[in-house]
Amino acid sequence: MINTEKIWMNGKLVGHDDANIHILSHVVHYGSSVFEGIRIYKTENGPAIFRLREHVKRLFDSAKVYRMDIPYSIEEIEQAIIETVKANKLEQGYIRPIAYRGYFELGVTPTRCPVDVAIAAWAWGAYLGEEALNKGIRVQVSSWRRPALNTLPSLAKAGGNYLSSQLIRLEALNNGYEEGIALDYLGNISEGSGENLFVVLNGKIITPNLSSSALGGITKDTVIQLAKKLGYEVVEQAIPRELLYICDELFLTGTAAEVTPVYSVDDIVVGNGDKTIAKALQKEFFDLAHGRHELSEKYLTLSLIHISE
Ligand code: PPE
Repeated sequence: MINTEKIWMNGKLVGHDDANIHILSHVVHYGSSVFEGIRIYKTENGPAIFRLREHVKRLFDSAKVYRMDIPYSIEEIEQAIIETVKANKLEQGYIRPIAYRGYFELGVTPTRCPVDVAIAAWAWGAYLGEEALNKGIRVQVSSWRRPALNTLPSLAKAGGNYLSSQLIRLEALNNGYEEGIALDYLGNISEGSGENLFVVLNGKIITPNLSSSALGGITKDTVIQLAKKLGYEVVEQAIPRELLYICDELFLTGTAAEVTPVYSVDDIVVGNGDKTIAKALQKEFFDLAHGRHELSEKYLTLSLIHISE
């Protein structure tokens, strides 16, 4: 069970057991939701929400693609998120805002179903385990590709997209790996089931571009900024599969996964096992998230201070 007390539903905080929806809601049958994952980090000045504005903006962008009118403003959703974190007295954790087509009628056309919004928050540690952050994970290239361009839009973070993610993840776990890396419809690298991907080659950092059927990650954007600040060249371009086997370093980024190095791909050890650049970026990222970086002020929402008092 998810350990949380209060969940925000359509403007009200309700208890865990009361946060229910009807089985005939549109979202249950057709995957019609858009959602976000946002982290809360501990800082010296109390808990902080990481890049709140960018996550809420992406939620609204995802909704726009699916012609969903969220019946709140960006500012109202931000306030509701802060309220939910406060109500659950969280020092660190994860926030899951979701907008979905609710209950009215069934049939593919969703327009008469209401757009409902819920926000939950709970304590959550390392996604792939503490050891993963340190030693790196073993991944495989998935036999499942990401949806081709103009099929399911990858830049919209929609519930339905996560059927693709489940196929990738389940196959990887079933084969004894911790994560799967999917290719796009052309055979270039796309992303992990819930993470963006970076390769390091000859000191240069390379990541798939926006046409690679991957989500436009907020952690990815953060890491690109941090890498540039450290003086690295960062290139966004199509990446052929074999670069996974011949690069010097490989790492994954995501709200849940943070900055996770990859140890091996299809049992081939990445580079010579060196993780210098991945670890340096991981350190910068955690410094930023925990309020110890020059970008912290820009990217952390600290209006939760009273919790730790
Ligand atoms: N790609 C996918 C498919 C994805 O789901 C995520 C986030 C990312 C890339 C990285 O995006 P960002 O979080 O903005 O850096 N995956 C979320 C869901 C994970 C889950 O298991 O649920 C997350 O990390 O919160």
